[in-house]
Amino acid sequence: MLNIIIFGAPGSGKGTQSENLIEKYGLEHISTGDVLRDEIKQGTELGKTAAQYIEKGQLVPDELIINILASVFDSKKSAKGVIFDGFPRTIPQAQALKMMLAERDTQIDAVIALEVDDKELIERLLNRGKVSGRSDDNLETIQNRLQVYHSQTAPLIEYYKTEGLYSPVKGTGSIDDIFARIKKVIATL
Ligand code: B4P
Repeated sequence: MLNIIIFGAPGSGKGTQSENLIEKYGLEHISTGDVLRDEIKQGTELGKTAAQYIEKGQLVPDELIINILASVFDSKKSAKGVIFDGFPRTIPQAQALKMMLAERDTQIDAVIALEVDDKELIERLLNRGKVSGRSDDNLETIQNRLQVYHSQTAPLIEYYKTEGLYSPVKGTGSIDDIFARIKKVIATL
């Protein structure tokens, strides 16, 4: 199995590059953002709770995400592997992921981190907001999401460096150029 985490700030292109990875390597895709948006659409209890956090640009509590992790993984896992997109976003989530995979005799092979500065992230998300209809793609919420990223998610950079899994990739330029950089990283695995 090839299990990859695609890591980066909101708007860094995780969803965009995940689509390329799925097509090229035939991997399954787990986007916790998509899972939560789906729960919101279906009006489930989890969705109702998640919406309160997402609208403010906050992270949904670890407990809720960790509780659904194993069932989402088991429903998606394939022989080829899985892309984790937007997950983990905190150290407890990373620890839970490691344990869940170990219980299934597998592991993360690489953390591909898309590096983009905040100014460009804000521009991209404001642009997406014009067409996405997403409740979190407005300036105030975007600024909160970036703050949350720097305080709660960025510590994962050191965590995955220590695990020897961290592979930074320049996340600016054309989508194809960025994907070419990602393929180079995967070729070394
Ligand atoms: P996510 O759905 O993960 O969304 P994201 O981080 O905003 O987007 P992504 O990085 O995928 O950006 P994209 O490719 O679309 O999370 C949403 C919310 O859900 C979170 O804020 C949180 O509340 C909650 N949540 C999710 N997972 C959680 C977890 N594990 N724990 C707790 N809470 C969780 O790209 C953005 C835009 O840029 C697009 O419009 C795209 O077209 C454009 N773009 C991409 N690449 C570009 C390029 N090279 N040049 C120019 N534009 C580009």
